[in-house]
Amino acid sequence: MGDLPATTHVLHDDRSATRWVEAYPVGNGHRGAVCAGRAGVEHLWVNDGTAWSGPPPTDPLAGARARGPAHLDRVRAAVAAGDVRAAEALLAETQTPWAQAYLPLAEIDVEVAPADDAGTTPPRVRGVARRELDLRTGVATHTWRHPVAGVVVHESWADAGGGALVHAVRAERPVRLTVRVESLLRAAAPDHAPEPAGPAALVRAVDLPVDVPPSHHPEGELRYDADRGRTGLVAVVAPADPGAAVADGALRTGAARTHVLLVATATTDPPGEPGAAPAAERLAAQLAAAPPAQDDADALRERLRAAHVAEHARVYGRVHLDLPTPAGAADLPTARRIRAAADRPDPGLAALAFHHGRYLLLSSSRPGGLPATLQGIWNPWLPGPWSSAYTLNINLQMAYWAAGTTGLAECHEPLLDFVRRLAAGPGADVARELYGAAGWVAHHNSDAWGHAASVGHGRGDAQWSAWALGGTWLAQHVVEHHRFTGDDAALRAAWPALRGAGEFALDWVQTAGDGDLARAWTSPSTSPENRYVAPDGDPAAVTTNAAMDVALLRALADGCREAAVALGADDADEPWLARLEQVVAALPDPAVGSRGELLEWGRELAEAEPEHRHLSHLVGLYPLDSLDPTTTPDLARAAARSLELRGRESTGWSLAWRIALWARLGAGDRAHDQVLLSLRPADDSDGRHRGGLYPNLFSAHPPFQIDGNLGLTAGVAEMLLQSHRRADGRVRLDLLPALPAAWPDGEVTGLRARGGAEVDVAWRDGAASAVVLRAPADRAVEVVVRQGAPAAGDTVADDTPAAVVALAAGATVILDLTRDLPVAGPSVSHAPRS
Ligand code: FUC
Repeated sequence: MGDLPATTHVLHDDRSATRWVEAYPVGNGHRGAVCAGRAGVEHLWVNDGTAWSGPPPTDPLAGARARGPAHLDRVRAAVAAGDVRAAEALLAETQTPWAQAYLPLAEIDVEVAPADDAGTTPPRVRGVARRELDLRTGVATHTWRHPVAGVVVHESWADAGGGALVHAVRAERPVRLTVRVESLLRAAAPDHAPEPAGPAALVRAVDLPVDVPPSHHPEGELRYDADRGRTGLVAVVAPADPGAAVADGALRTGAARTHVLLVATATTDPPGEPGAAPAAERLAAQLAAAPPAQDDADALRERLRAAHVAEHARVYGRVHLDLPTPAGAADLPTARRIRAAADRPDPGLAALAFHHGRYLLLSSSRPGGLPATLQGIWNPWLPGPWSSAYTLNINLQMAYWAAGTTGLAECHEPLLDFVRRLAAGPGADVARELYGAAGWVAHHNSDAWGHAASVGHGRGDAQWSAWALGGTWLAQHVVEHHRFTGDDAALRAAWPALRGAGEFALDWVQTAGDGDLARAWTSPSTSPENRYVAPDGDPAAVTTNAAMDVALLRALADGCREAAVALGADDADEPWLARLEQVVAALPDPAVGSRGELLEWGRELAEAEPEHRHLSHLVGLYPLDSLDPTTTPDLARAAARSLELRGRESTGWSLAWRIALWARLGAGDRAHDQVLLSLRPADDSDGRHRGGLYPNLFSAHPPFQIDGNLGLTAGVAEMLLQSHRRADGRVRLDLLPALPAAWPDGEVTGLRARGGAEVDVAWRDGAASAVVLRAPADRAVEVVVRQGAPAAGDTVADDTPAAVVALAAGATVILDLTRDLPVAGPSVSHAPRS
């Protein structure tokens, strides 16, 4: 840990959190807590990854007023006739109400009182001396002074081995703790609160609602159902304290200088885990990590902490980015540091945010758990923003963009499991019942149960509800995971999902002409969530052949072929694979509009909102690779033009996407401009869509959405290393492809390339000064190093010479930059100006 500096790995503050977005999060992909760092009474917001409303009705189209292929034919006929209003009305009939919500489970107060005070007088405290979140250890700490008990130190972590939340309190003189658990959810009947075996446990059982409408559906009502509803459980124990007792709804400890509390959480019949052990057993398993009487509290704390830190650091420590931090910047409380960076450049803040994004993903998404929600594993609201669920037209995907490039491949697994479940269950049911299609489908929203139908309760705008390519995009993650890990077993397990996505595509895409396809098109088609001006003068979304449809479907065909080759797929698969390739080739190619921009829809249409936050038509540039300055320079220029036309300003996740898009264009200064907008202080006072950072570094849409954080990490990685290009069958490593002038010196270690190579690169005065490569298997790669950053506003033409480097399994290759690599200065072409 010693070599990971606090300047770019620690958040800190000298005041308690008054708002949730000031508090520090810990999590292990199964449960999480957000710690306020309040002196006297610490406050923890507690979440369990399986605490979702539901279960949903068994009919995945429950609530839709129309279904079936004949209805789809009517929609298509309306689109073909140019009657977009009729198409919208017909589509609305197919909408289910909404997906279910990720719930806030509990809030815990831990009151500290000196031993002789028996906890009866309110604590007299002197404010917070310091609270911090150390990303390297995954431990949130706060330190304050009590006039009698002296210095008190609280530590919170979520056991990285998948166990309980741990809250340790140490004081200079003995203190007693009083622990209370509250919840926004309805208290369950007493017989729903099992008493786990072992030491005295404070158990709180809550009813999980069966249905939670999103906050933007005022007509909906939160509903509990005693028969169908599930139960959420929280158990708090002080395992090393024989004097701890539960009375009057509180856990009271004895007097000691060190206390260790374990907080176990579980829900009954958890989504995604049919056959899971009973919730009480799962609670007990988390608490069993600390057998009572084995240790005193100090030994217990040390043992649990050491095991947690070792496992957390094993994953977290794989990547480190070092960018210069101005003197004193890291000493400022992080919230002040964010404000100060507006006046004095602080590249180290970008490094801190980059690391923080990795921290949030590994805290929110671990093997065996569910995918990260819009707020990761944390949510204090009922309901959370957009139900704190899954949005599939950008947000869920973006949350996982950094998994491959920043060494968090195992964090991708919950998403891949989710894709497999969707494909095998609700996604297939909805494809069949709604469209008469094979394979599986997903639309705009989903939840832990795999909601696959479109939502909107018959009134949802087609701009978001009618998009049927959620599964097509998610399938891409199966392929990307394999590109980074080479994990054939994972690919084989996900092959049915990939094939199912291909089968759906074959049924979804419309074709004309047998044999030689004359034409293929998608209908109804939307470009999430943008709208054009329809002939009646009002905005509309439904059309044909949105650029995103074509990019996703072609990437799907490529991915299916790549997976089939990797797995040595059966001859039986060849007919559909070949047909899919033929069909997507017959879709219209991306085209350039009259302003030099990449067309968003199948033909040039006036945008209803020219600065719309979504960049759906640029998906081929990033995260896909069909638009590229090398292979499609004209389209890459058009993509740059589209980005300019959209403007610089947007929501947190949209800024993050632009970082990666500009990086793929080789425009480091443009990417950096978006980094700076992402790192300014969040301002959610006026309801504008303007990204930035809250005091705890959570990214603002506003409100907080984790995609802005995780997308920033992916975007910064893309500025430093790209590996989507291939040459002669070899992966090409583009080192420092979009280095901004603002980061003349720096170093990154442990970035991952497709094909599995690990890359360290250091640079001085804007030029690479050291490159180290490692690979898990023997392979040759092409290496390209850019020397010197292009001027702001330019995109790099790709004529930098490449070197072929042979890597041996497990060996470290230190490149001699003067001998091994032909290097070239930037060769720039001017991006069009508005
Ligand atoms: C999509 C976006 C919104 C928001 C929501 C969760 O609908 O258009 O900006 O991110 O998802």
